[in-house]
Amino acid sequence: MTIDLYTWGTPNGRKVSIMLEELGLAYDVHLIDITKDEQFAPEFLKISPNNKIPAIVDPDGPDGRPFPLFETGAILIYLAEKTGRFMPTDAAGRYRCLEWLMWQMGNFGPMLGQAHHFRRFAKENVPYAIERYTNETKRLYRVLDGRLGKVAYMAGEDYSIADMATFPWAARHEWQGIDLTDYPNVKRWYDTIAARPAVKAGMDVPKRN
Ligand SMILES: N[C@@H](CCC(=O)N[C@@H](CS)C(=O)NCC(=O)O)C(=O)O
Repeated sequence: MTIDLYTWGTPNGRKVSIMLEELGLAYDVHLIDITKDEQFAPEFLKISPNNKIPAIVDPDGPDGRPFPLFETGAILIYLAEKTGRFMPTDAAGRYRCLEWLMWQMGNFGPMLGQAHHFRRFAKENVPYAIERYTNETKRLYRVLDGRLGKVAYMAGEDYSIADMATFPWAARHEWQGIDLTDYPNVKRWYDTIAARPAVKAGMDVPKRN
């Protein structure tokens, strides 16, 4: 059964294409061009009512029927639980994984997204906002560096959906004014994950922009 992936070339979109590639699941890519407001099309809003990419439809959902899902954290947990992969199964490991996944969803995504906006896309130069979000981005890289100084991957010794959620945002470090050599544990983790064939393939969906 082929999963439908609705996406665009952004860090959030690539979290899910990386996971699908890691799992080796068949999927069809449907491009939702957010630069042309296609995320507001009524057909897409039926799948993703918050008008954001990515979203999936699994033709073989939990009740055996097509199952639409939006929000990358939910999609990653869904795919991990469906396949029994990339999330620890022991209780402590599972919560550790969810803790760092939620950290990404609430912090190392929204704050870095604001840094991208004010550093690259805002029509006005807003020094206060640039400083605020660049400083917050640096603080988050320090938190991640501290974690990765203690364990190999974010959830512990194994690669998991927490890493898949975080990596595509770290891949835009240059947009954030971040030099990874200032965060040696993040750099080690980043280089290890970047070398994974499934990550290379997932980062290329759709073609890099
Ligand atoms: N929390 C959401 C964030 C998704 C998100 O921000 N998607 C952006 C692209 S990276 C988007 O679709 N923006 C279009 C819009 O806001 O209208 C998730 O993790 O799925």
